Amino acid sequence: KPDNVRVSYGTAGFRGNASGMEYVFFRMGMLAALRSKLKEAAIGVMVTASHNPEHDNGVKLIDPQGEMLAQSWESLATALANVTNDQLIEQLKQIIDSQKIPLSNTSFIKFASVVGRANWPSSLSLSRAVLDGASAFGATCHDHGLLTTPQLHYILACYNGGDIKVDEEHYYQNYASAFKALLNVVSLCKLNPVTSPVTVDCANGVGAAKLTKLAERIGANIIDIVVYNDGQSGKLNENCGADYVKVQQRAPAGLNMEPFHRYASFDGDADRLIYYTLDSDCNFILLDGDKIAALFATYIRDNLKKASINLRLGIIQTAYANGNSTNFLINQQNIEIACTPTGVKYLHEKALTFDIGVYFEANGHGTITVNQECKNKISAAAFDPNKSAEERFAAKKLKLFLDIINQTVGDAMCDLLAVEAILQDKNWSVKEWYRIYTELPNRQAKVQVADRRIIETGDAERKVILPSMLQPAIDELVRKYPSGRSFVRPSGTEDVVRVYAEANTQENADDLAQQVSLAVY
Ligand code: NG1
Ligand code: ZN
Repeated sequence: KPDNVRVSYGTAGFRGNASGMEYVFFRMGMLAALRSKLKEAAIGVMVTASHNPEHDNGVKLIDPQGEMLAQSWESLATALANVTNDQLIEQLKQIIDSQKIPLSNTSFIKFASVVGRANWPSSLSLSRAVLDGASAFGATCHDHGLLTTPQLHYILACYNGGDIKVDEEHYYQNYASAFKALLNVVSLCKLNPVTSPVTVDCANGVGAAKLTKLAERIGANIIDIVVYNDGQSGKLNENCGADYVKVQQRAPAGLNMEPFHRYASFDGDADRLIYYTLDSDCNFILLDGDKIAALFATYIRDNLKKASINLRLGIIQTAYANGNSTNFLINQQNIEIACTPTGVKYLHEKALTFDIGVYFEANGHGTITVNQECKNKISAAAFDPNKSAEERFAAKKLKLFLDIINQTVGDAMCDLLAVEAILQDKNWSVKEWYRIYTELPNRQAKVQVADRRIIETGDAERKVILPSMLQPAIDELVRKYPSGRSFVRPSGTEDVVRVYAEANTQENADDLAQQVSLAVY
């Protein structure tokens, strides 16, 4: 471990420039083994830097049911990663004592990476570091090679649920058949099922090969997926991918767009999805996580209603959700909304407090949670002889729709299938979808400051608490712009302060973001 370097287990595990990070990966292998002994279940270790550039890398642990590492263990991870080599054994002893870890238990690690180890040398040594760390505690490691992040979450949850043979193929079979089952039902009532192609920018990441496999299992006669940015020539996340498209509000470099064609982008590890298109005047139209959440939630709500099933449905957003998406859901659709700080672990936790929780970050990371009891209720309604045929049909569609969702974590591939299925069912083109509400123009910016941690926020990151003069300054700027809203927060994954602004026009949103950036600076 180099001296004077501090790392912390942030929103998405540890992340940083790949060179010199072996010690972090080694220690996370050890921590995963200890956690596995404690939980008496397999633990996942994923090597990914998500939407970050190719020279970055990251590692995160996955808990037994495919959920993010428990928050109480994030601080243990940070402490373990930061001690000197001399203090390492002592720190491990402390963790073992404080968590009462039965060392004699066996441990099992499921491991995968999003980067090809053959053609990227640092990835190979980082992977070895994890495996070495895990075997220092005698853990048995199953190396799954290349997977998307959500695939590892899925495999881990199935494995710990008793399906010990689960593998990547199982993932494709499961979701391909769920999608086909829903489409079968949906197209029964149509004379001419429409299948127009969807072009998917895979950010030159692992998603390209995996999506190709999934599409093959479904069949080209049922879904027409054109893979773009498959990694053959371009670099990972460079001028492409969900983060680039969302933040730049433009198409990936080199993509020739046609009006009203459906385009989608994944990020590098395929846990984010956004859609976009051009309108008839060739204006770029983004359908981000907020629009996907609105599509999912209204579809679920409509079918619950048609099936006369009474369940509590909620949408969970962060401060980045477009103001008009929030207005649309609350005022026009009457759907309950909750807001949490950035980071899917917060959204996921909140989603679980509803019978059915739909959560999405505006950047396209999101999924749906539904507890087993509610799922059973929906399944039972599909066959309930006391219900009308129409009610049973709606319940059946809802059950099949929920089967397409990877409940463990946001999954770009599953979310793509879910969007495509709803559009088919509704007979909607992308045009009807983006018109459900019009987004307020918005802008994201980053400001580099000496120490971003001096900014403290409250109210789900919508207000700055410290330094105390900053929030009044932001309020004053916001007042100058119609429909203005702005907030700032320290990033959990980059050494920057993020600024968000929205207003009635793009010019005003840009202006407000710039003024607030200056106030932060
Ligand atoms: P930070 O760097 O804390 O803003 C970013 C995303 C999060 C989340 C994490 C993990 C934005 C504004 N922030 O976090 O939503 O996805 O990365 O990858 O998109
Ligand atoms: Zn990601």
